Amino acid sequence: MRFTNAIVRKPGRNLAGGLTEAGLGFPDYLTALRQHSCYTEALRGCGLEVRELEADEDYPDSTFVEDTSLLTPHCAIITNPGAPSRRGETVSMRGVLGECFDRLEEIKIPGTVDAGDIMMVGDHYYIGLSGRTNQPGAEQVMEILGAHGLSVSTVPLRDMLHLKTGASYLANNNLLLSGEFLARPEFEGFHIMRVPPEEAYAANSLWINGRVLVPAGFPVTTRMVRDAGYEVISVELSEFRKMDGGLSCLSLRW
Ligand code: CIR
Repeated sequence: MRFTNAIVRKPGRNLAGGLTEAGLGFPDYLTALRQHSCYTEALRGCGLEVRELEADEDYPDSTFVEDTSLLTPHCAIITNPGAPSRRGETVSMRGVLGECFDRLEEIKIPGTVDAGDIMMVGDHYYIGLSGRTNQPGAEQVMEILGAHGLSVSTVPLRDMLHLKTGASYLANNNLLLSGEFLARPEFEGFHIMRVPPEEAYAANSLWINGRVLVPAGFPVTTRMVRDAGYEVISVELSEFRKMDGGLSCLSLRW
């Protein structure tokens, strides 16, 4: 699989008004803008054509575009985010993705899905059942993907915000895992790369066309990914971390 495109959305001045339980203080807007621009350059450095959307000041969490849709080789699925304050983010995404995909599907109530809960491993999709993604939402994704010959399985979450908060597939059967996922039978067949608890934030890293973006400041994970043969691109994300945002949630890739 090769990614060619990505969508990002600049953080708004109201970034600090988003949802968070991190307890790391308020993000600094100008620093967040700088970090976002380095992130976007890192995606371009991996060969992606990146469409950069303007900030949406109505939705403080809208820079975390990953949660609003699931992009597959067959269709784009507009989600119905689990947090009520984020539901409206999908309206503008529908327009943007309508220009890029022939087929748009949609998750409808009572289903809720944050695509940060969906991890693609080839033709299989793992869906985390979390505080944001519910069973009816997962079933709708299953039905849509099943029609395209793609398979789905669910993983119940206990503590994590999203599945990809603690699990990142790096291709070649390599799976970065942290916390509650380390003991899950669903992931037994993978080559597991264990992220130590003090580096849990780095379990959300991003494979793109053979390179791996890893949050800056996590030397053990960075070394582990490098030792597995990947070129690592470090990206500073301190301001997004304050808002519970991981590395993958800042973009949509296809
Ligand atoms: C939220 O709580 O929805 C945002 N503050 C952070 C979303 C992070 N998204 C992700 O990890 N996929």
